[in-house]
Amino acid sequence: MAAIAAPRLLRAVPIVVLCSLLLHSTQHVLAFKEHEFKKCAQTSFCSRNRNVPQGANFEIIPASISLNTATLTATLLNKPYGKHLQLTLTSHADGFVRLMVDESPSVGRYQVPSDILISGWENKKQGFTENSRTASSITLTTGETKLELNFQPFTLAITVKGQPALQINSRNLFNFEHRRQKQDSDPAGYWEESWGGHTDSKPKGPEALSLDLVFPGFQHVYGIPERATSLSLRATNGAAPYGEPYRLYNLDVFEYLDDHPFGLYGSIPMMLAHKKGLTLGVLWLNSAEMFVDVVKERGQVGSQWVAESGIVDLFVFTAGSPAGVLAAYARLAGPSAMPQLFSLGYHQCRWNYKDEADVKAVDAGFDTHDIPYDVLWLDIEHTNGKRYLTWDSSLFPSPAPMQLDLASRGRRMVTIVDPHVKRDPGYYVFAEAEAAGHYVKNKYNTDFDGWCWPGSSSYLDVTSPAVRQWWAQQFTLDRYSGSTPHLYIWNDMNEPSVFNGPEITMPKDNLHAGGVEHRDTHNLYGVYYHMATAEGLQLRGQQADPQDGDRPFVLSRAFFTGTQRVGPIWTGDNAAQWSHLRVSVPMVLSLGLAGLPNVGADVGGFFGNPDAELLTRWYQLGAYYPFFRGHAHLETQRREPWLFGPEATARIRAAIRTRYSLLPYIYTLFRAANTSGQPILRPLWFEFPEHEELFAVDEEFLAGPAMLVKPVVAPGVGQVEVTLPGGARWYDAATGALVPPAAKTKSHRVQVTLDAIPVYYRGGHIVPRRERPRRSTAAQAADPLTLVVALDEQGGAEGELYMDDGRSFAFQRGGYLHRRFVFRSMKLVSSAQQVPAGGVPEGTLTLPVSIERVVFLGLPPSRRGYKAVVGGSRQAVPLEAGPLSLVAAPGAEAALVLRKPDLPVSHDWEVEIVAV
Ligand code: NBV
Repeated sequence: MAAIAAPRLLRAVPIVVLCSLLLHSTQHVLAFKEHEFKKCAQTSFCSRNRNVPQGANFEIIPASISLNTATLTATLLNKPYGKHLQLTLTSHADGFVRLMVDESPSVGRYQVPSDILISGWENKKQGFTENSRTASSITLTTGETKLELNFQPFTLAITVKGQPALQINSRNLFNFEHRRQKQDSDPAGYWEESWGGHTDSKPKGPEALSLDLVFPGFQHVYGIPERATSLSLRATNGAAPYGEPYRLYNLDVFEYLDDHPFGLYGSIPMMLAHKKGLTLGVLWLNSAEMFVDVVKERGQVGSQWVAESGIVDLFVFTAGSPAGVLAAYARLAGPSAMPQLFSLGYHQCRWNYKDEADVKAVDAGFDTHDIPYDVLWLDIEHTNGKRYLTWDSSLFPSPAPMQLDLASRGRRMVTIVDPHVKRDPGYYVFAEAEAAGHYVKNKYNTDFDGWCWPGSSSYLDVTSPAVRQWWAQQFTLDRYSGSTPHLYIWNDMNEPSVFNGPEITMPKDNLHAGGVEHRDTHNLYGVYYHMATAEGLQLRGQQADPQDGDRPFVLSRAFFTGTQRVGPIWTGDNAAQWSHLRVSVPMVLSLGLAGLPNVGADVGGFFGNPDAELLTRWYQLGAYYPFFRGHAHLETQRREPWLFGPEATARIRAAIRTRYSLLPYIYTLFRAANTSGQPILRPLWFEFPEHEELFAVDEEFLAGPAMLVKPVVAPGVGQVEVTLPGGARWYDAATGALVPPAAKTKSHRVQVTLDAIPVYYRGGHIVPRRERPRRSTAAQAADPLTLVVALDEQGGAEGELYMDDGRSFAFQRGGYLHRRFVFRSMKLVSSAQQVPAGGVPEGTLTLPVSIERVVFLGLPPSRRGYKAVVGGSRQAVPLEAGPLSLVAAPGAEAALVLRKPDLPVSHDWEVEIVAV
């Protein structure tokens, strides 16, 4: 059976043949074209360095060492070449140390620009104490971190809180290829490299780097997204395809597989290592192509990182705990942007909603079927010939009224804007950018011309701040014709995807501002394009409301460190297959561990056609993705939630309503991501870091600290095995029933129907919800809340609620409220959440929202029941049995409910629970 046509096929195959190919594409077979992408052995820099011990050649010159408070500098000698490198080790108060190795600055090797990180962190240093110095080593401490730098050969061993944490170059795999003059004896691949009909001119010659990082005593490492593979990274010296290192090179990978080390659309060179008692993070800030080998031997993990160019700029996060490592990462790279509330609702997308009538019908379909949603998306066919920021006027003659109509029901629209610009002098975007010299250049220093959807295309050089500023201006209401304040943006293809380029991307010898080669900066293209677009929406918002503005919403496909500050990403072109549903979980979790929490996968699967069961299961899982969007390929059958019969519609409706009911909790989690970098979805070990048996679990996860979700990832399943971490209490979120507590982690066989997936509340936590079914987040704005109080073994629970206007930047000036709820000694108390050091204190925002129900799970049995005494009032209200939730199907209810206490969210209050 034919696979859906690849982009290149689209150009080469006559239309009639193409149509018949597409007609037969319903039984979709994935065709990842592995041969179109390079492997390590086909890549000169990787094969030169992979597993080639060279590190013994590198020695510290003892007399060169200089220690100045928080900075140690030394000269590193590459003996066979007699070349000197500068090594700098710094210690930072924010929970990390930094190791840099570079040639003399006059060589001008590429360094990732400082705006990929946030500003100010460099000034917060924490001094080193010198513990000892001999002819062969120096030992330093900073806080609870100890560093031992050995001179011959160069190695660095780091200990955190008394535990061995990291060894650099203990396997002698370190290497640094200094810049050199071309020599006749240079092997092939040094100064030119050909592959797949493309020749890379490599004007700077070989300049690769290899880092050797061993995590002593650790058996699990995580992160380095993006790829479709397990959460705990497998060794790469195994059987195919895991005989290949993990690759970090942003690429448009057509029809990617669900279990493969191959790198996809985005890269974050951040790895977490975790063992009992210690979590460590490492970030190699380098935007060139990178390969990472993971080797598991002698009961520990070793890794080798090889980058094509740039410098060694390694950050080691030493806070010790998973939450501490991500908080420190956020203090360096910035926390996750606070999203608009609407963007946490459900998004309906398809390539393509055909015309205005189609938009109207789909929008009405949601209301007819009583399914909430917030955003309707338009893919590339809405444009005039793939000229982004324009409309196909025959299909979309009145784009602004169309958006206003959606907005009248509280909904938004998103249009796609890709980075390739059609080379058409009559297209204003192209003409202006060309005249201003805003495009990426080819190796001959003329505008690069690549092939993409519109045909011949130019690519904005978004590595230049001036170009980004120009691009941002294109999104103001007067520039983007047919746009309204209710329109937001989707950036696709920003790896960048170039259909006729090497590996479907840009040639590495292309040139950016300042003569920087694309090779050095490739993995930054996506984040800079995303950033510039988001700045555009921010500018538009400031024009409308100079004081508070409008938070941008821009979805991106490509990403790097820093993307978390800009907006969400999604996992690209997955497929309507159970295995893709399954792998979306470790993919989303890995991204969260790499500091990028706002992510989701296409619900339903992009390629192919899901049946009702797969689609239903995907909505049930997707309701917990931080970013929740249904999307489908152009040639798939229509799959709006009501097209699969009344039973499937009811189940999908229930799943989406579950999402909306959890938005107060999810929004509060986003605030934790925004202040301290915490992930929204978390692997079980993140919350139970001492439970070794959980370190490799990646089919289930925690949504925040308080809810455990077990997706159903296979068809026809009547029961599933749910792993519940030991030592905690778990309550079935559908019935409120307490799972018999166990001191040790246990696998429970749980019956499932098609109606829902197993979800549990964790004892000790309070979850705020909004239960009234509505058509969108806007319609929920004044709705009262329910608090679910799930008790731990000691009969206590705690939780938070963060609220603000859901849209503007007023929260940065204190326009928010953040409550802390504590239930202890049978008293539920609401007080203001403490503001973290350096945070903006809560202002006086009062919201006319109250708490209409408090649901208690796990109150000890009381023969005559309980009553509640609210605040100063003397009146006692009896607690009633259930229902636990107003949206879920009623079942055997094990909850005791305080109805209508009418507690204002903006104020302090207390409620006492008394046995009758
Ligand atoms: O713009 C069309 C698609 C889009 O629907 C999808 O979500 C992107 O990941 N786009 C890729 C280009 C074509 C894919 C075959």
